[in-house]
Amino acid sequence: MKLRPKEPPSSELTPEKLYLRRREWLKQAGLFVGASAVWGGSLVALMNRGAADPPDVEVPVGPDPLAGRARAEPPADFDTDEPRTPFEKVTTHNNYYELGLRKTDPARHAGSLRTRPWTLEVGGELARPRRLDLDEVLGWFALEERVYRMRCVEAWSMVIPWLGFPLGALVKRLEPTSRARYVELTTLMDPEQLPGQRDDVLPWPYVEALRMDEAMHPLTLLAVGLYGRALPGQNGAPLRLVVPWKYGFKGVKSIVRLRLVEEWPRTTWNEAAPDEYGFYANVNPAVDHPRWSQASERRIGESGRRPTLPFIGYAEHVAGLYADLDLRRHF
Ligand SMILES: Nc1nc2c(c(=O)[nH]1)N[C@H]1C(S)=C(S)[C@@H](COP(=O)(O)O)O[C@H]1N2
Ligand SMILES: [Mo]
Repeated sequence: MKLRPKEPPSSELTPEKLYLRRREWLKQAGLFVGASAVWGGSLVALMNRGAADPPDVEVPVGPDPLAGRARAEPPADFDTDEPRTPFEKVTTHNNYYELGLRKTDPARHAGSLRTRPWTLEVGGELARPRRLDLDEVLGWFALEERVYRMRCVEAWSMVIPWLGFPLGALVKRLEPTSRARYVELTTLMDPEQLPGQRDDVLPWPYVEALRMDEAMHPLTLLAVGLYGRALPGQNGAPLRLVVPWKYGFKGVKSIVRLRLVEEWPRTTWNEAAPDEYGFYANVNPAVDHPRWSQASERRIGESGRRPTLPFIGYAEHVAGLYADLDLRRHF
């Protein structure tokens, strides 16, 4: 029998860990993988840091479903004056395994994703479980531009001007019950639109979750755009999570479901390889990935490496959330 942990696990819990079996598959996928875990008997290709800079991929720019939507000023103290990563890089160097495993695959294949109409199902511990049309939800909030650093667990980073609204504003509006302790967000499950879901590289659909206080933190954003217009498919259109102080894999894309839950929800990468991808996934230069250092990062578009800051520079805003935790164990 598989025991279901009640809380985010510490590194003391030894996960079942198996090693690379299907070398042929990996060669086909063009991935460098030093070791890999197995989920449900099938291969899990782990994220890797051997990613090259993207070659040229055309990003089509069509009509903008966000045109004319109300805008609001973001809180000034979240701002950064670090140079923004160019649009071409942000939209051609992606991780979206449902659209392919190489960095340029998502930009090439995003055309299969249909982002309107889009339904967001909200349920669990809230006043009125229901299905919402995304454009109705967008009518509730003015969109803010938030320029955030984003660091992938693979040790590269970008600076991205997102457009979105605080997740906390939506959660509040949905009237959580007193039992709500976590927010769980799920990606669209549709192999027609997301053909990567035909391969069981990960347990689909992709699920991520936050503790309620993390979800309510004003830095935590539901993004619907970047560089001033609607998200391209490869970046998680039409709705994706952005939690800037955490590794990028927490930022679940193309969200169709929000649930408020009492029990700790299982999340995709953590379930696939718990010793490599923690539930918290806070950016922490002091806790290395088992296969590479997290002490520094490569800013996409720049040469050389820069030291990685705790919480990638957002410590003053969020370190207090973890005052009671040993961040080496709860990574
Ligand atoms: N559904 C889904 N969401 C996902 C991923 C994915 O493969 N599938 N990759 C994650 C990872 S590892 C990162 S680093 C970010 C990348 O976001 P970007 O491509 O917009 O930069 O998306 C995250 N969200
Ligand atoms: Mo990532």
